[in-house]
Amino acid sequence: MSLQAEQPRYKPYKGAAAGWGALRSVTHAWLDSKQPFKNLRALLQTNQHGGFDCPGCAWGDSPEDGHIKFCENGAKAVNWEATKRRVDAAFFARYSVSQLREQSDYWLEYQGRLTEPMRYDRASDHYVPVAWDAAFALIAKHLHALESPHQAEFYTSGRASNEAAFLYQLFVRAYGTNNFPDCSNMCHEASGVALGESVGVGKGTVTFADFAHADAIFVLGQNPGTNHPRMLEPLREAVKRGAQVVCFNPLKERGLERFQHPQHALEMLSNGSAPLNTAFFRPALGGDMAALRGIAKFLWQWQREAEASGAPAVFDQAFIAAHTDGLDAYLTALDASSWDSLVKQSGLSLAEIEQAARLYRNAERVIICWAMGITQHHHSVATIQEISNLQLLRGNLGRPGAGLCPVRGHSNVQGDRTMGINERPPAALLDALERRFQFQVPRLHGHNTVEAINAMLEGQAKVFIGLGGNFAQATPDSPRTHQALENCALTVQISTKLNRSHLTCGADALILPCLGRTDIDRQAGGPQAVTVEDSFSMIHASHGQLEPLSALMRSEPAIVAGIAKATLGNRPVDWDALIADYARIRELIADTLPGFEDFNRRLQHPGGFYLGNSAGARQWNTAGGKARFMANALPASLLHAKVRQSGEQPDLILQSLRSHDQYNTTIYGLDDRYRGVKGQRRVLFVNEADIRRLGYEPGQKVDLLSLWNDGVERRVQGFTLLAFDIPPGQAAAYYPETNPLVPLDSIGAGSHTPTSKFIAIKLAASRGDAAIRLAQG
Ligand SMILES: Nc1nc2c(c(=O)[nH]1)N[C@H]1C(S)=C(S)[C@@H](COP(=O)(O)OP(=O)(O)OC[C@H]3O[C@@H](n4cnc5c(=O)[nH]c(N)nc54)[C@H](O)[C@@H]3O)O[C@H]1N2
Ligand SMILES: Nc1nc2c(c(=O)[nH]1)N[C@H]1C(S)=C(S)[C@@H](COP(=O)(O)OP(=O)(O)OC[C@H]3O[C@@H](n4cnc5c(=O)[nH]c(N)nc54)[C@H](O)[C@@H]3O)O[C@H]1N2
Ligand SMILES: [Mo]
Repeated sequence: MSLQAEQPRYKPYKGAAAGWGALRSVTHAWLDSKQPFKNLRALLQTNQHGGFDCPGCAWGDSPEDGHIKFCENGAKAVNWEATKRRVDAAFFARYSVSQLREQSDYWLEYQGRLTEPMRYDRASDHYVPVAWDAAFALIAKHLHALESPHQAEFYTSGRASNEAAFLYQLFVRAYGTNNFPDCSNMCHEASGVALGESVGVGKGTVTFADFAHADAIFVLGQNPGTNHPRMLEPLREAVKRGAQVVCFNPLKERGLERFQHPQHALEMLSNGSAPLNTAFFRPALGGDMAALRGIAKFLWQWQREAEASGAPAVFDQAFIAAHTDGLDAYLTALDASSWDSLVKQSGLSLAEIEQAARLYRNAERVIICWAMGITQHHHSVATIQEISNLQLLRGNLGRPGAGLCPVRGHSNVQGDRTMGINERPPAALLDALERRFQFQVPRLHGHNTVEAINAMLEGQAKVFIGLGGNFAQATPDSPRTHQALENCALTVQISTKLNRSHLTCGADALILPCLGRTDIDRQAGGPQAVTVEDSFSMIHASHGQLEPLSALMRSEPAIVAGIAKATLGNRPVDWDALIADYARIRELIADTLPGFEDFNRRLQHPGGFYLGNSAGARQWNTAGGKARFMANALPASLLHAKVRQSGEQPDLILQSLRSHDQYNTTIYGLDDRYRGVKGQRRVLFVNEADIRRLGYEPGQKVDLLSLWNDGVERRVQGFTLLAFDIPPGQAAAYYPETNPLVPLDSIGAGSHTPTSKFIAIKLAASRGDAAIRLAQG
């Protein structure tokens, strides 16, 4: 992998997803890491009992299957973390913070692992070494200086282990606040909110085994070929045994079209690739709620016809009667939604909606999966409740081969929530903490990500601590977010790799280097394992395999404990004793959280244990004790009122998404193989007719401006127009380059998630040119 940007090229990709191309790409990454053999050993341990959990995505594996479980992008994630390159004191002596700011996000992370704690020295504009104890003391000093604990923000990214997350929330609540902005606020928050109201639990109801029993698997707003490659295997198996895979995605994502598995030698040799999808629908951005409602409306029509003719019912009436509330109001809403409005808003024809409805009805057991194409809209909560409504109509919940499957992103984002990383914690959690630890737990709701940014912008919050992640780049409205961090008295980043958040400093700033999943974590009681929870609520252990690069790195639990001890002393727990042996942390978890009884013993089971899911067991922890049909109104217009108030019409609606060579803000390379892009990231995928309609030529460079009513110019520069197979009126470009375009208050109703998949933009002749730095707004 060379750091010189290759000559930008665009050529449609002809190969299958995964398969040879994937292996070639992995081999390339190994050879580049300077320690291929060690990494090969590490990779073979990924997701095996006794190995480490893949730091890639949150997809789960079959607990029984003996297959080696890794994928191309998991391999990249392992390799990226297990580099030998180091960002140490000498590195920071060489580069000032201002110089580092000139570099791309790609360059910053490529420099290697952070190996020692550093403190920002404003006078010299350099980071300089600091002792761990001095760093902890500085944090304690700042936290004590605040007028109120609510003036501190404690961010979490979804790689933190259960042990780290549990200690973190315990420390922060003992300190006195629920200010827990986290990556989930930008990710599956809408799924949690929607499903909590609909079925009483904010997690997916299916397990890995269900995929083998489904007659149809609907995949909405998700690109598993890139972001959850291990999911392709059960999809492929499903197609092989005759089940339907039905995709809703405006982009014909390659992984969903064709697939060959890199571990099935025969198929690779014959270069055959079975078609994966059996139907592909291409809705308007944000059109899924209307499409789902259209499917439900067909089911309702057929149900009425069945009632009239005496044919078998379409609805699962026994299930509806025993388990649900609110059907009548929902049917009234279906009647009130005209076919015209459903067709117009969904972007699908009536015939397509009917075809999807037939596929749905013909399947006895249906799983619906979804990801960011569904969760990052203004009406995401309502859309996900429409998914749940549909499943309830036919009892597709809480039986084998059927259910709801929000496919999580970060490998432990679901576990972090389970551990209590939640700015709106349920009372039961707080009660349990209070009982077990005997201190008065704060009851006031805290800040989510967008609220935290606003609080820092307004000077209300003054200390920011990030347990992983890249807050400066992952969040919306980048110039404002950067200002927010810079307003702080102290910013602390607990990280494995250098990123822009380290260069967006408060008056004081610390970098605290931590161990990653792949690293051996040695404590007083010997090498420690941590635990994680996957998308199917399976809890399993993760053991690091590689010798850490530096003795000065510490584990996340140890860093959290260090901050806690410096701030609170030995209250409410003996922090050092917990760090000596993480089994003691798990005992505290077992004491406080439901489902974790006998945690340490159950962890011994190969493949881990299932936490359970109430809705999956047809128990409904909702207000009325039933699953609820939610009769939400369709949005009157997909365009936000504040866009309409701008007085301008958008040229295009933009979604921001991931390339094949990135992990969120971590950029592994400049290619996007399945979409045929090479050597560049500043591209705008647009329909050729739209390019010409707007008066441009394919290949030309443009600036993108987003529309909002606040008079602020939000602009990113120098994007090459790529004529692409994308529905008219839509555009797509990569995250995080486009984050400056997302207004801070363009958020989901009820979820507060930035609307990263629906940005109203105009194009303008480019002010900048090719010299514009990568990955900067
Ligand atoms: N290799 C790799 N793996 C990852 C990540 C990574 O960056 N790299 N990130 C991890 C994280 S944190 C997450 S949350 C997941 C993200 O996984 P995905 O949700 O797959 O990620 P995105 O790239 O944002 O893709 C969104 C998909 O939704 C489609 N889409 C956009 N808008 C709409 C819409 O309105 N309707 C419909 N039906 N489709 C739409 C897009 O065309 C695209 O295919 O992946 C996780 N895994
Ligand atoms: N426009 C737009 N914005 C988005 C999205 C989008 O689709 N479009 N997606 C959103 C989503 S789904 C998410 S989840 C967020 C992601 O937001 P974040 O989770 O904040 O961002 P990441 O890029 O995953 O964080 C990368 C950094 O994490 C650190 N890191 C890596 N591994 C570890 C570890 O094991 N421990 C610790 N302590 N640090 C580690 C490294 O320093 C690395 O630089 O972004 C959101 N932002
Ligand atoms: Mo995510």
